[in-house]
Amino acid sequence: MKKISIFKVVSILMLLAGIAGAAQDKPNIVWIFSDDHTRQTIGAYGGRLQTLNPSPNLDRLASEGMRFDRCYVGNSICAPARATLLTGKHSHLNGKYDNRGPFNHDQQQFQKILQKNGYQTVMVGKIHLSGQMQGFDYWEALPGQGKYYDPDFVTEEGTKSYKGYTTDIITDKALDWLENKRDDSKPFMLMIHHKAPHRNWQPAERHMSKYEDIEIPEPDNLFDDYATRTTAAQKQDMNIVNTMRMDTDLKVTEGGGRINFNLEHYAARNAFLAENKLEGKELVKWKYQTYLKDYLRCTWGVDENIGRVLDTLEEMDLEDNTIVMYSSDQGFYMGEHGWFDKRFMYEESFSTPFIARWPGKIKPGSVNSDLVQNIDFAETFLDLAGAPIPDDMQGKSVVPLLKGDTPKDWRKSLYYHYYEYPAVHSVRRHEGVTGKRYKLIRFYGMDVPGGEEWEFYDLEKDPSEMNNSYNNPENAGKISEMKRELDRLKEYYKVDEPPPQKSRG
Ligand SMILES: [Ca+2]
Repeated sequence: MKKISIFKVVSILMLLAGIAGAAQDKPNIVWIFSDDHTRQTIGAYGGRLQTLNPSPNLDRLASEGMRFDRCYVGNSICAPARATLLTGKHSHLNGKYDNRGPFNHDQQQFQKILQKNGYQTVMVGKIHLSGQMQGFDYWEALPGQGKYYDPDFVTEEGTKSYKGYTTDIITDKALDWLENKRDDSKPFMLMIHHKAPHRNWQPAERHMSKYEDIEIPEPDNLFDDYATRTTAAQKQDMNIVNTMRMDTDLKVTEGGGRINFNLEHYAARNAFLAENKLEGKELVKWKYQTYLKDYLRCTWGVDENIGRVLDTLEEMDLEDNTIVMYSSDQGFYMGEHGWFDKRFMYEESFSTPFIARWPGKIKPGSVNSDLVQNIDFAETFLDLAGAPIPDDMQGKSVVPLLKGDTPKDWRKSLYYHYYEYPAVHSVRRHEGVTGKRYKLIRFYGMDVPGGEEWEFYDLEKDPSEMNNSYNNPENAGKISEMKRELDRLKEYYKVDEPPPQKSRG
């Protein structure tokens, strides 16, 4: 009889135990994604709105997990951000440059790979990519932007209509799947995609009077004059003073138009304006207060529903083997530079929140400051699932970062490119590169000789990006270096000529 060493037996047993363990241990993934939810309005990120305690459940998630302080997007606008989320590719490779063009659903997407690797895949809410979704066992999507109340959902069986507040309904559907429809022999990827707090910021009825008697702190640059910035910053159409609409945005009756909300909720607002003939800076300040309160009421609804998800995971005893991640399609301006909306490569809209909790794997209350981008999400999901990662995805898995172990060769710079011009809000096309400290932006197709305008910022000295120091001779060396880095990134990410600028359709 052949002798088998005791070590060999032990190692075979360990191997078998490891295989069995791996099959059971595949983590579930709950991905909660909102629209235009900016870091300035999340308590865990600090900042001037922190004292309002605007996000207790997200703060809980951050205190039990990891907060990413330098997470950015590749193209700060709704549909392209979702295309990048699913494909792990920048816009020029997934073909979704702006909100208008079609999305090719036949291309590679992470959920198709997860599905092939034994995961149940579910998506409920805003995806902003028209057509039938692929790679999901179950999905229901808001058509386009969707509505805040009584929403329709596109499904594989056609359009369905529901009564109620959309943030609640999206969560209801997700939790109904989790509690009643899931196959509990398989791990799952559950994507809960909120419409809120996208413009025009309509809160749930139960939150209409939250923050009513509070004075919201203003940013220092609410009355920015763009003195040192290029014409791109000067000539945008996304400012509170001129662009923000009294009717649809601020829900004041004058002007009529596209009103789709219950005016009774806004009676006091109308009465106040009728009594106080505000103008100039006083009117801007009132608009700012009104805008922020409506926005924060919407994010309160999102946060409340995140609490429901966290509680349900705990009640179902799923908490330990489920990684919960929260992010948004991009950041937003809460009056900084006098703006609302997004699109620009400045910090408020270029950055996006990213918080992850994974009991036993992520150290509670940890903070990561590595440069992370939305091209990384798809690969992170695949890595968590132990699924193969296609070579043509352009990001990097952040799983090592979650475990507190950033690779030595982690990226030192990020590429950005915004394409939607001419279009609503008139933000000019631009691309750029950022490192942790310096940022270089190139606006192109501009009405100046040569067609280009550049901006350069030292984020340590000028975190609010008020002083474009591109023309300061002291920066010449640094700017040359950043230009070389921009060229290197464009080659690395295979950036093509952008599609021609078409007139607004
Ligand atoms: Ca958005």
